[in-house]
Amino acid sequence: MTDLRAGALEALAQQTIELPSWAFGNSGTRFKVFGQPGVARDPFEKLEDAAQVHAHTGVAPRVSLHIPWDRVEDYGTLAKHAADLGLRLGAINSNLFQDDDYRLGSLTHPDAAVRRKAIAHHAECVDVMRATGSTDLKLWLPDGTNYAGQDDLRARQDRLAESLQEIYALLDPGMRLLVEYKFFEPYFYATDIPDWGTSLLHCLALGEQAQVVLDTGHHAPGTNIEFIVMQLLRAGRLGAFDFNSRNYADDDLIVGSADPFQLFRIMNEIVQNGALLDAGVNFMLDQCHNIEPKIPGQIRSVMNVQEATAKALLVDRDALREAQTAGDVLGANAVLMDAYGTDVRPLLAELREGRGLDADPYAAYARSGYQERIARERVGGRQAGWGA
Ligand code: PSV
Ligand code: MN
Ligand code: MN
Repeated sequence: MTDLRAGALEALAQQTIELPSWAFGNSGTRFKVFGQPGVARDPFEKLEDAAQVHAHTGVAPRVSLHIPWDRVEDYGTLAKHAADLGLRLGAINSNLFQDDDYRLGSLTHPDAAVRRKAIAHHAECVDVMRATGSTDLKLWLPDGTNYAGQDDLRARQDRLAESLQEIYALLDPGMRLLVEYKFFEPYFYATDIPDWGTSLLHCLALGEQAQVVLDTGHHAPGTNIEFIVMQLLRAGRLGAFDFNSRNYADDDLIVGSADPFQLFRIMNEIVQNGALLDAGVNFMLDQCHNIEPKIPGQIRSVMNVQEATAKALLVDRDALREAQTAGDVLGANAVLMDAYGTDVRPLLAELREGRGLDADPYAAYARSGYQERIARERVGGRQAGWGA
């Protein structure tokens, strides 16, 4: 147990979690956006808020951007602002879902001119990556159809493959194309990248620099997500997570809130397969805080990922293998459940205090006065993206 604990502390000290810029802007559902006092008004302020999360947790040094939501005149200045705050800019997310031209699709659109426009948007994103030092281009394809017969499903895949090839060709060495999948929404009959298999097939056709993004909210209820994690790791193609939590659909709630046990099972596969550190998996959050305060929402999210990771690191792998080999069904399950049942908060408190941080980042932020200051000083905070 002492060895496991020491090993866990060492791994936790190296773990990093990437924050989404859009978590710091006003957001809502399609019914209502609730504005919050002090919310970030531009990408620079979003970074300042993200820096608070990093300052109190010590493990969130990168921020993903969404283009055009975070479009600025000079990305070098934005990257410098990030560096001055002790941060780096992370994945650059493209946006294929907010343009009238994309009503019938973007990279799959029957009209080559629309496809060219969608590809050109990725060229802009790659330029942003060059200016910011980002290495991950993240693509979520919203394309799909609403009615059977609306379009030729196979022709759409062929057009998609060609478009993706053109985007892939834009990458510099060292850059990755991260391809996200989602089984439904905004179209409801057929989605053009609905699942990990379709995403993986396209990535395999593209080459080594293409990898799959697993957004935990993008599966049908009951899907065994940790199995997908294992399978993608086995294929060497798990590029990143978009972590969030869901009860019904793509709810984008705080990761680990609806089903902390699922998050533990996912992190268990990560640890079991040696993918926590240095395996190229970018652990990103993709969440919106519609009714709860945003900076504390992100702090809670980071803490939830840390707790699930700590528990996964405490699994006695030798005892587990022994029980599995012996066919001891309940024994093997008990090894996992013992780790899951461990209160890891003292371990994480030790980790934080060892770095000169408060044992409780959430309480430390509340005491800091930052929230009151931004509420006083910032007027007219913007929507996360839909208004950009
Ligand atoms: C789509 O639902 C998605 O998960 C993609 O990652 C988008 O870029 C993101 O949400 C926007 O919040
Ligand atoms: Mn996502
Ligand atoms: Mn989503």
